[in-house]
Amino acid sequence: MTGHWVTDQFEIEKGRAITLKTAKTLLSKKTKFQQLDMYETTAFGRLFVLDGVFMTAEKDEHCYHEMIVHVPMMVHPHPKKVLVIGGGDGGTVREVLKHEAVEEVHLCEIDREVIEACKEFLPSISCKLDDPKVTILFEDGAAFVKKNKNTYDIIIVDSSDPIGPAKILFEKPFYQDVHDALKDDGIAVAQCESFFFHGDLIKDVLATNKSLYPIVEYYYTLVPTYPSGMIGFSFCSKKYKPKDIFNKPAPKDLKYYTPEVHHASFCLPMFTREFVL
Ligand code: SPD
Repeated sequence: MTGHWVTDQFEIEKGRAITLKTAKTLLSKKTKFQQLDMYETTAFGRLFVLDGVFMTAEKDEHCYHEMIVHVPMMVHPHPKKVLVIGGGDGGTVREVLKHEAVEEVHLCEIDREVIEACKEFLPSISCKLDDPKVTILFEDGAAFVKKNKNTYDIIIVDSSDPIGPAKILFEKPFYQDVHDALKDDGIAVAQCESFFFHGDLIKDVLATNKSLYPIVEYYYTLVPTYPSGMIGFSFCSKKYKPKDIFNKPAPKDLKYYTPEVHHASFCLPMFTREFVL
């Protein structure tokens, strides 16, 4: 099919959604876990969609992937072993590998067909998935963290929204297991939706994590193709404070992240105080 419009379904029942014009449908298939679509859009390059929800688009993916990765990676003084949960498109792994201290990246993605499709249709995003430092585990992320205690310096939960296979990744038992899978000075960052639309969810996630970690904050990035044009992250740390430490220069080839943006991303609008503080 050519020239139709595709609408993100996550917020559709609430009467709000972003819609992009497509030039071509590149792939449309039902995997064992979900509906997977790839489009060529006229304004944002190729677009990867799971169960009708926009996952990433070529023209703004850096706004998301740089911020989910470089914020924790710049705070941790020696991030050698990193776990990425979800993130089968490879954008998060690509950014993690920009840090020379990294020795090993484990990518835990439940759906093998996501990785295959992203390798085929999104090469600029998936380009580092075959790097020798990367091990891909086709497992349920929640089950995987449960059996790996005290193992990782950083865990990044690059999930889709809290529906379908990713729902479990927003629940307390999972956060407890993530905490336990981190080393004593570990940091966990997780996709945590929009402060315009999901205050209740953010409040719950932060409250749960505050019962586990001494340091919990919320920060955000601007992504035009996500609902409300932004998305946030929970930042949970056993030791390092999110705004205190810049122990090394940032990778050079970045388009969104700067140390100033890092600081600014934790500065939140007044109305968020009712659910973030
Ligand atoms: N509302 C969609 C949020 C999706 C966040 N994760 C996308 C994966 C990109 N690597």
